[in-house]
Amino acid sequence: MAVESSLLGVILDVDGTLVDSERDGHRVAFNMAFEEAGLPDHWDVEPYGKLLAVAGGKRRLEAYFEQQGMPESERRELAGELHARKTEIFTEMANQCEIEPRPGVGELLDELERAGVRLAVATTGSRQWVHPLLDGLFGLERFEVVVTSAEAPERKPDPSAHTMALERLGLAASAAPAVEDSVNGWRAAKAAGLACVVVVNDYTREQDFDGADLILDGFGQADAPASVLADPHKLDPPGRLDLETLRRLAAWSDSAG
Ligand code: XBP
Ligand code: MG
Repeated sequence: MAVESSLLGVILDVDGTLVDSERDGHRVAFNMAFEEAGLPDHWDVEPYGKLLAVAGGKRRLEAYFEQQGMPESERRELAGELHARKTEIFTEMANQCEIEPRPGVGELLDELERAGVRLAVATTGSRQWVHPLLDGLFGLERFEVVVTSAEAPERKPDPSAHTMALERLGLAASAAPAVEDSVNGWRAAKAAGLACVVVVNDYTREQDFDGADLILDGFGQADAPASVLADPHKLDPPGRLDLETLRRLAAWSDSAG
């Protein structure tokens, strides 16, 4: 049975959620920046997963150089230079449409839009690449609100990106659940008072989402349904994250107060 709708918006993460951008996108761009700078550093697929514990590319570089024992002033400067170049490289990848949406994302956005649900983005990524990436893949104008690290510099799990997106939508927290892929994103959404669906990917599958509102292993499509990894509120998604499931989550969030 369809629930009375209290779903008015959805606040979406970008990296790892709308797009599978880390392994074949950001990681590759970081490595190109290392190489161009003549550095021996190279982030392989598996260790990069551990580096993702630090959100934000520049902070990730700083944390990595700190692990290598580099003095603070030196690592700050180097991280700044490398991140600027990495951002240019990744922006070019976004402009060339080399980064793809996760399967099922397009269908979900279309369905939400048809139902008049307002779309917002809350990401810790840089505006320089976020805007062209969203524009090339989905059309930037579909997102009423886009909060990047330019607007909310504190990185997830700080809740400021979600809080700002919610404020700009002008909605109550229960009316606009979040969709995230990682523990940092999920914690940020929770700290902002939002219900949150976690759609894990290969990098985040093993993270601890204890207490998450719904966990899926993908957005799901008719010919490739998603598996439900946790569904504590009995939202019962039909093999995909769909409008009705998000409506049920918003209704639950509303009743939970
Ligand atoms: C994503 C990030 C981003 C990217 C890199 O976290 O941490 O920083 O890895 O982008 P989330 P920048 O998906 O939780 O927002 O290099 O532009 O920071
Ligand atoms: Mg993410």
